[in-house]
Amino acid sequence: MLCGRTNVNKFLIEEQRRNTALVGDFSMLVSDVVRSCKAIAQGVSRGSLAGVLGDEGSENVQGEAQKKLDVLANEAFLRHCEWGGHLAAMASEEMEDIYPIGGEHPRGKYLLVFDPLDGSSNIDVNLSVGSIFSVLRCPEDCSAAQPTAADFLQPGSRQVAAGYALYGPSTMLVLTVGSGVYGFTLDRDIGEFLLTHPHLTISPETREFAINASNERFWEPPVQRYVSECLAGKTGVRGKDFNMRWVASMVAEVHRILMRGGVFMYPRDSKDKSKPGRLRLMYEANPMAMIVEQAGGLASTGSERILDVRPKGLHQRVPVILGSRDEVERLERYHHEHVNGDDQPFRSPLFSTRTLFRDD
Ligand code: AFP
Repeated sequence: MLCGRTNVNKFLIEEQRRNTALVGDFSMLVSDVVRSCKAIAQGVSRGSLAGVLGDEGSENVQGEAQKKLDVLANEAFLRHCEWGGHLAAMASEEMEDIYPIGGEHPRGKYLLVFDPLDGSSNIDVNLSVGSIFSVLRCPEDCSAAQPTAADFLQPGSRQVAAGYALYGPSTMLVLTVGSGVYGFTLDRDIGEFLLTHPHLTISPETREFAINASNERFWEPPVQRYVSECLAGKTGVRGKDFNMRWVASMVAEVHRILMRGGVFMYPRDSKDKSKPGRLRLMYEANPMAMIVEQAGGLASTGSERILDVRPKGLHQRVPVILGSRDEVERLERYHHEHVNGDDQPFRSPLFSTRTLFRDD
């Protein structure tokens, strides 16, 4: 049948008709983002054949070594999204400052924040990576005057849209514009993202958790308590066994949770006291939190809703606990009990010497 499935452009236009808050050229802006992801998908899928693997030989603003594909993915977003007249400015994990639109390109009403290639430490070993993006409205004056970094510092609850592309066995785009979460799969024969997963929702219960266990000794006690109980399985207070996953690519972890439930944790840890966690608020935590909440899950720092965090800087980091509602609520309860000193039983010596890996 030639008409087939809805593609992402048709979906966006229909959403804009339904949602009067999506003013102006919103659907065309997201279409430009989608085109960026298609270009990145092409580069990722060709890997060594395109000579795009390996290090760029530079560092990003985070002091992290940049992969060649980090730089190319960042360029793809800038080139595809700067000319359409929908944006006042962009911000990226790969750029210290904002990227104002001006000069030859008309300025628009929206701001775009993105992590152009998330999980890039996986790219050279051919594991799943992704792109994460977030759309904010430009504050009243910023589309007229020169936008500043301060215009971006809006809580995640003000996002107009959020999404990610997952460059995995199949290339998928997952998107929310505030009315549920929708998944599209790239049909490379026609170069279109086709609607394959309407109304994605996260099951409130799960038996699967994701955390980088090598950091256990640095975690805060509530997280040590939670993971310790998961490991105790049906012999412990949870009365059921758990499974653990860690892909080291947030996009892949969140996608798995959307598809089959789970809880993802990159908590505050004591490894580097200057960093309250590894993940960045504006272009990792906030867009993923909007997606997870729109799918019926929860996203928390442990002590507050991620979408309520008031940003202080473009590259600010936050602790991230997100996924199945029942598990995130339990982790929040453990954080509250710890703050109130009500988790005494867990503070007993029995637990304090407990580690993930028995040394006997
Ligand atoms: P990279 O983009 O530098 O690979 O970092 C990916 C990430 O920000 C996120 O996608 C992962 O969940 C997390 O870092 C993995 O962190 P660890 O390497 O410490 O496990």
